[in-house]
Amino acid sequence: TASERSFVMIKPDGVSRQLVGKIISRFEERGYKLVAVKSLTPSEALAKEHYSDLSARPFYAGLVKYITSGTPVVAMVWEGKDVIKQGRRIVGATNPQDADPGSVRGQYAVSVGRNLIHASDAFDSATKEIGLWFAPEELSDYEPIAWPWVMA
Ligand code: YYY
Ligand code: MG
Repeated sequence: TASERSFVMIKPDGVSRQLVGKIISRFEERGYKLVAVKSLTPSEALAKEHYSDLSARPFYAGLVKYITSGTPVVAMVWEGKDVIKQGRRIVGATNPQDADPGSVRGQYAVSVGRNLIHASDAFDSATKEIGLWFAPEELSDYEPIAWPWVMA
């Protein structure tokens, strides 16, 4: 895909462990464009809707509790060439025990229940998640200075 957008969220453990800058740097340095970013403590309703596909899973309640713990998350939208698939590679496998050691989860996490970060897994989920977490006017349209060199 030429240029697409992905929803990426640093979860409360990533914020508490002060890994925000390191995680953002991976996306920035790869050449992706930061379209939106904010820090917030999600409501239970927002967390439940975000993970609604997993509502039947045994870990769902614990997952919602973790995301809404009171320590904020950092919600972001990143844009660029194939950013949905590449963002998933930057993040690494769901279970950090299976994650490539060069990925965020593989470098910084050991537990599936505290795996630091979320990234959209497909175009449809990215569209849903961006709409859920951000109002249209919160999404910026601009061209980073190096964009033509990154995107050719
Ligand atoms: O997209 P990703 O975050 O990699 O995994 P999902 O299958 O969408 O699950 C969302 C979230 O749920 C995962 O990041 C951790 C948690 N989870 C869990 O606690 N235990 C599992 N067995 C599977 C997922
Ligand atoms: Mg997922």
